[in-house]
Amino acid sequence: MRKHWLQITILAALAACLAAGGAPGTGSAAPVPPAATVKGTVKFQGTVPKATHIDMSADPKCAQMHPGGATMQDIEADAKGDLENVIVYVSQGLGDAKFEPPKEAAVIDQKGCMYQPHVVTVRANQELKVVNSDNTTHNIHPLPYNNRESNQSQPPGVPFSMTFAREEIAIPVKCNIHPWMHSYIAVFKNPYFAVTGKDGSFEIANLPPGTYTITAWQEKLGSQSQKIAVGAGESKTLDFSFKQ
Ligand SMILES: [Cu+2]
Repeated sequence: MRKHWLQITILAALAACLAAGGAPGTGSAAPVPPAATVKGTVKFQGTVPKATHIDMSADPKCAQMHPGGATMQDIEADAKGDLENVIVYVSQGLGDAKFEPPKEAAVIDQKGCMYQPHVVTVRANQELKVVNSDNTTHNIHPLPYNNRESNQSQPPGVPFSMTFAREEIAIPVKCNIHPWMHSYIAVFKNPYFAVTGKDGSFEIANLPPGTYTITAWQEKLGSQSQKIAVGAGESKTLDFSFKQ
């Protein structure tokens, strides 16, 4: 009888170990629960402010590329209030999970004397390739508080790379040559983030089931957070609304 109970105890312990994914590094193929998705939209509430005109006359090479003029990208929303370039990310709930950065580089381009994209996302220690597609010299100057500052001139057609070691949402970037040039580099330690498109929508996919704090960050309008619980295979909607 005693032996029988011992066998049950060992079997139960083995089952618990398998359910928990086995010992790390053993390569045991524990079943992965179906991933969850959080998606939604970010809106600007109220009358969308008129975009500020940029005067590029200080560099004729820049001005030539914008015969119709150019505008600031600090608040980009359409007539329906769909807010673009908002970073939506998991700010809490992942515990101590560690994630390897992707091998391929993220890219920020200087094109038409503007940064493209205006908000770029990168993982900690992922290569960020800096491209200058213009026929004029730029200077890329990130101003981080949690990463190393750099300040580098860039003649046309000579790409270089930079990396950021720590999470920081988000690092302001300026060009010391063209004072209107501003962008943001958001550095993440996990892959669960998105940037809203022109329609103000975002989707964070492949989330392990769990309870998370989701934060939406906009460069001028600040940040907002909401809690959400998602089960295995579940897709939930989360909307954000910003006002000035
Ligand atoms: Cu520049």
